[in-house]
Amino acid sequence: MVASGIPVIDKDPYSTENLIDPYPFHEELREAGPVAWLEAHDVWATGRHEHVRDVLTDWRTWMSGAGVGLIDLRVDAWRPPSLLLEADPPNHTVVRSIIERVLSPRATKVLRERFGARAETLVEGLVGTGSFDAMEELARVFPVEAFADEVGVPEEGREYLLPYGDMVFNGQGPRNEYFRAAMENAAEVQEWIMASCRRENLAPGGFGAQIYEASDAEEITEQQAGMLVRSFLSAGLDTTVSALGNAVYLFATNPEQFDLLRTEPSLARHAFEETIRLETPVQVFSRTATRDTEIGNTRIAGDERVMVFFAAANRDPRCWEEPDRFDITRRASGHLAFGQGIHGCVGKPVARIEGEAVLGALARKVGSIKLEGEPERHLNNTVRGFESLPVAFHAP
Ligand code: Z7Z
Repeated sequence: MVASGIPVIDKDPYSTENLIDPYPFHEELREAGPVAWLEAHDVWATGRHEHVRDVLTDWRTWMSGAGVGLIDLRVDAWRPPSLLLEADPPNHTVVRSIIERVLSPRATKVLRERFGARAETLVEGLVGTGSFDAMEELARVFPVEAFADEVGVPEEGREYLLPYGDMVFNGQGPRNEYFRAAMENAAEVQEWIMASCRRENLAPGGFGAQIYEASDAEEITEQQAGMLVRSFLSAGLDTTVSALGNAVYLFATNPEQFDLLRTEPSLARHAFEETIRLETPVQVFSRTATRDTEIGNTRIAGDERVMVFFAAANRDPRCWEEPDRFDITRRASGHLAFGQGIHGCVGKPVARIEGEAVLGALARKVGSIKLEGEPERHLNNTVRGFESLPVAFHAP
């Protein structure tokens, strides 16, 4: 039961219609007030930038340990909970600091050159080849090759990586048709993932192997190390695939922005941030109240759950001028696509290098990007992206 005076929304954010076009719902949510009750799932939801940020930064009030999806992990977990994502201090702090060390900007600086060179080769091979699917030939290829190489996972079986991410991110939503479809092959996918996280299967020197060094130093157990390697494979692929595809789409449909990028390739970094602000790969996560609290002036009882819409906050007109416009020169810093606070994306130095590498290569090697057909969406409960994206890269 919701008290009177509290805004109630009857739209289901996980309906097919809404996954295809979530923006009318986001607007309704923001305009309803600081927080609204979602009847479809009996859960709170918040979408204004200010309140999304406040919830994310107050981990004492808003815990992750009950899961960060719609479903309470304490009741229904389809996989062993993540030690990183679905955990709270003090346990979270220990594992987070280990991953931070492995993925720090200092440690990942060397990737700039490696990813840059790979992106140029990949993009060069696509220029002047006529129509192709940018998801198939670019957005899915780059993370599955470049990022997975850095983690050090075996090449054989990498076709399981994206289906695993699809399970993880659908698993944050309700047990709907998208979840069930993603789970069809679950046993086989999980078996490969778990095997790939074992020490003996990881290439020496990679991110994965470095996590095991922390278990050698007895900071964590060997079993925990395996679970942290799993976090790389859960969070590091589908997210960047989505971002890269969304960037290609935005440049294809905003040619003047691509011209800008071509004239000034150093805008690549900005352009990546603006892409994930406007078309936020991870649209929503949840938190659970550890005590009675409030959002705005609305009381939320302890143990109640609130869906936190990063994607709605990233288009909040209270925060952004012309929020629906793709503008690579705007200051997109302050967007919440990487979250915020102690759970803010630990992989973002790597994601940014990937984004900058690919967008920089587009800027330097491609004259124009043309849509060659109707893009097809990849529908997932949490990640917004394309299944196919027919384009052509014309020579400068
Ligand atoms: O640790 C994990 O399994 C894990 C899974 C998903 C960690 C992080 C994420 C994730 C959360 C990725 C939010 C993107 C955005």
